[in-house]
Amino acid sequence: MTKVIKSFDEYKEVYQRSVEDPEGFWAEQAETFTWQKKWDKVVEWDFHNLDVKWFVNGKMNITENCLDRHLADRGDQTAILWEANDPKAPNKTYTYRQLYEAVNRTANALKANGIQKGDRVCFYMPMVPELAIAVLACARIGAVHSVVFAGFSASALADRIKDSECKMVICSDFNDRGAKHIPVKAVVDEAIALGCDSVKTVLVHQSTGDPLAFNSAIDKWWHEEVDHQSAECPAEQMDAEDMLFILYTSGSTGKPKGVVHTCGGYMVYTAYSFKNVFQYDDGDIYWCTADIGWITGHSYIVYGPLLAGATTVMFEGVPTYPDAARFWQTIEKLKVTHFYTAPTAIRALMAMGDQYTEGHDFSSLKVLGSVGEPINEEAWHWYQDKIGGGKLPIADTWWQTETGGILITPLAGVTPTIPSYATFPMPGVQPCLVDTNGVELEGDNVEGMLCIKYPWPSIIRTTYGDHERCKQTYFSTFPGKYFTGDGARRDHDGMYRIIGRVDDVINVSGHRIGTAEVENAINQHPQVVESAVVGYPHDIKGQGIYAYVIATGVISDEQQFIKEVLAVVTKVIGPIAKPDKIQVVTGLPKTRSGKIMRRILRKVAAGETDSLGDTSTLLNPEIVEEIKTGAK
Ligand code: 7RM
Repeated sequence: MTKVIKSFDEYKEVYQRSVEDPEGFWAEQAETFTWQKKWDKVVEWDFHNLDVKWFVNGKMNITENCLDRHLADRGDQTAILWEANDPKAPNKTYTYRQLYEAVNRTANALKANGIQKGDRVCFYMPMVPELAIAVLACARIGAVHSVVFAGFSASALADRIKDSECKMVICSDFNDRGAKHIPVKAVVDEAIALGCDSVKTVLVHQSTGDPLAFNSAIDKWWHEEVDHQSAECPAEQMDAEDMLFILYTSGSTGKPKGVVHTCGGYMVYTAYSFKNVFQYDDGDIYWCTADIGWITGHSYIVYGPLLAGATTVMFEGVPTYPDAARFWQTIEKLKVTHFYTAPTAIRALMAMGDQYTEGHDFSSLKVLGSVGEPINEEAWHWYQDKIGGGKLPIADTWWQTETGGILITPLAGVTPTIPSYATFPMPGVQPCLVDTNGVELEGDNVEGMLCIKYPWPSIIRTTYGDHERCKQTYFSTFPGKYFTGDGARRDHDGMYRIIGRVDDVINVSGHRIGTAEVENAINQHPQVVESAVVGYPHDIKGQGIYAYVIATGVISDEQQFIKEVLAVVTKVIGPIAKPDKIQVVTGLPKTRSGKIMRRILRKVAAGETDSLGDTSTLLNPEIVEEIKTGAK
């Protein structure tokens, strides 16, 4: 392995080198992996026509690097340490050798069911070890995984299955999560009934064993397909630029996009960032509380840690079950050294009161991490004081589904931290701030839109089935640069503070939700004429969802109507997209060209009605009074 950065001076040196000689820098990182054939060229890129290739013509398989490579040195070390929803249930562990065997068996089962290199396999599965195992099994044989967070509705699942024409869906029978008993497979059945004709097989893992409807034409039991398979499955030779996975994410317009990541660059970047950000040492126990349904779980529960030969914790439950001490008890029980979670969880647990953190032994902890949304100063200090004993480093990691890995962050315990700052870019990452005209803002103490001006190995390659959309969304606003959609400040020391999205994406409890998506869902209610959705500051969730809705005719029972609208959103997207507030209005503020003035709606939602600015140029200025008066 290449050396991990161990001091701030070294960071500055390595950063400088990564800018002066990016190809040399990344070649050195890549050389530490097992390649079946070395690359011819480190990088070829064109942000104008969007064509990015890393480790050109290199051949490899990411699972050989996650598994085979570790067998000699750490075959008996725990790779996955699973904590069940029920705190009294025993932990399940997989050593690197056991994981290797489980992945190979599953890979053979996928092949036996007709899955070949390039085929897409959809996952709709809770946080059980078999999710990680089957994801790796796909990668082993070159199938493309598309994990859909198991909180999405059947209709959202069906959209994603159809968009990438998945040949197989892998799911669980049921899932116990918190106090809920969730019929997972039934949601898949409902999705398939919505016309997912590409699906030939639904592979069902028996997780709880409760009875369920089984359609022997396409349904197959995991244990019947997997258990008898051989524990050896040769790793498919993949080109560095072959697709590794698709992960759907929300944008400011239209349907969610299938973000595509490829094998070689994603491997190099997730391993490199994992080791340097978290400063993981042999014997450490690393726990990222995300769900594998999101990018954080892909990169920093599965791939990054396993590539680094780490012990990675997988948690099935929720932070508040059986009570709000669950995280803290689990840290103590598993002797967790690295704890990586989201600000929304910290704020929620902070609000429950200190009785839940008190009395727990946090002495195993060395590093804390934060991801998904800006962390406010109060939460940062609480996290450091109550969990980190007043001293542990907090890595506030900024990144996106599209970036594949962490781009701006402290290196834990190595580079300086300031509450609410993501601080410095990783070596190899070249951020910049631009004004609305795309002019780069030089120097410090500036604020603008965050772009990246040079590719890094795990940059998004395309959006599945629509390359043009990818180009438009990320590379056309500021030609020649990758545009993140975030606004940021750079302070007098060159440290970055992420402000938040500057587009119509809202970040609710660390989950990205497109306002257009929620509007489309609301509009499916037969009595809705038009709607406008905005985000507003929310103490726990970071942002809440505020929906303004115009209804047909007279709504006699507004409470009932709101209930129905919420039910429609749950059905179309899932409970995570349910508006926190719904205001029924008779009109929406529009410009003379008919565009909704979202700025006004955002202000009203935030309760800032004194600073609406000039509304006289609106097509319908009279509506502003009504909206202000009726604000929730
Ligand atoms: C990893 C992940 C991406 C969006 C991104 C930001 C926001 C993420 C931070 C953050 C401030 C952070 N991927 N974001 N991390 N904002 N500080 N440390 O969350 O694709 O789901 O979301 O999340 O707005 O653009 S994501």
